[in-house]
Amino acid sequence: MDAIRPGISSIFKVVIGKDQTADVPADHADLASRIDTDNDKLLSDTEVRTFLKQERILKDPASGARVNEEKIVSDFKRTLQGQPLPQAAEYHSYDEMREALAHLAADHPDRAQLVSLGKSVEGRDVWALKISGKVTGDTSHKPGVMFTGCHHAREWMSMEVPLDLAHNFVEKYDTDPEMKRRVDNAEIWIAPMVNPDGYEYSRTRDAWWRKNRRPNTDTGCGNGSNRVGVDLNRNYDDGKPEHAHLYRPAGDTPCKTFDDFGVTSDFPGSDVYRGPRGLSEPETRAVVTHELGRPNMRGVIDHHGYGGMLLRPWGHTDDPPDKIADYDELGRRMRAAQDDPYRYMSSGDLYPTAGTSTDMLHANGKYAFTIELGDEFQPDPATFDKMNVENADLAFLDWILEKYPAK
Ligand code: 0X9
Ligand code: ZN
Repeated sequence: MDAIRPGISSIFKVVIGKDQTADVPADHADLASRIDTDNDKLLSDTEVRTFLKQERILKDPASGARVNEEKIVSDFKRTLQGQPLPQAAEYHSYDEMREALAHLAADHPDRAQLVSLGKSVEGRDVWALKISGKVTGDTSHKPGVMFTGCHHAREWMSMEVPLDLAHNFVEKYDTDPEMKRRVDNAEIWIAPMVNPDGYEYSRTRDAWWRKNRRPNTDTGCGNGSNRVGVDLNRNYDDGKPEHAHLYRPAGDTPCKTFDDFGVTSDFPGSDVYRGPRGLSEPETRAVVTHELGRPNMRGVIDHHGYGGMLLRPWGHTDDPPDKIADYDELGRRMRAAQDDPYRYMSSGDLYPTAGTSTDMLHANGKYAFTIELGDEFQPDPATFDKMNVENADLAFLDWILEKYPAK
């Protein structure tokens, strides 16, 4: 066997401008070699873009997604040069997010309560803020609405938007009668970071990480894998036999990838790995237990990035769901509330998936949307228009309040 000569085999360069290249550090050689398809040790623009499309970091604009291709490519090239993304410092860390929620609860104990929904693989709490008038009393007579963020580690803005929404409910209560009405009449739950381990890994180690941080030593297939992570938005299930097809549609063979369903995989190294079994992950179990455990829970919006889309069920089929007229009305109202309206469409029309949160919720009678916000995973928080998304969230809540007035 040839000895590996340090520094020699790992010298890659990336094209960063006209006639300009930059070194790729040796610890990124594995990544660089996956991109360098012509094996010339120079990562051309075409090679980088092709790789980003394969990895679904660059989404396909033909699907209807908004894509800020230039910004995403230039951010990824920073990664290839071993540099952090400059905007990372502008995002809340896990600890800062918890602090922000804790402050809201401490400053307004009459209307906000910090609750842990459960623990992540690495032992972090999945925090939620419960917001309601007289929050410490029994609020189960009010319709429940849940807003989640950051199922996917790299979708940083999907955490900031629900966090900002929490601020707005709690802090505008005294000055904005509309916000007071919403908080008094609804039981609002906001969980900005469903995937805290993945988020911290993405924020500090690999900005493009998507899954949680489960070591896949148990694949449920009699073997182990040294690959890490389960895609939390492929791991949802409710344990009801009549809904088993939502986690694994008919015709998809467990432990085999040859007939994987849509954008969902049984390969532990895949970015869309569904896990060894439905609800194998503590993060999804925590969320489901909460969402399905409260009979008054009427609607849920999951925030994701990116694409500028309001996605309704189903995700596992392009057949329309029951209550399609209600979804169409919700989509119309959510768009009408936005200054820059997103595209309202079916999840399954975008691409089919199994094991998603919104399919599991819809099958259990909850109205469920996925909002794909913005045109990149990690926009600059200073310029991102959070209210454009929050206005859609508020329109959703208002419709739920009309349909299920507090008893
Ligand atoms: O793939 C996902 O989980 C969501 N997109 S993301 O880029 N944020 O990962 C979309 C889920 C919507 N459902 C389907 N397209 N079926
Ligand atoms: Zn996502």
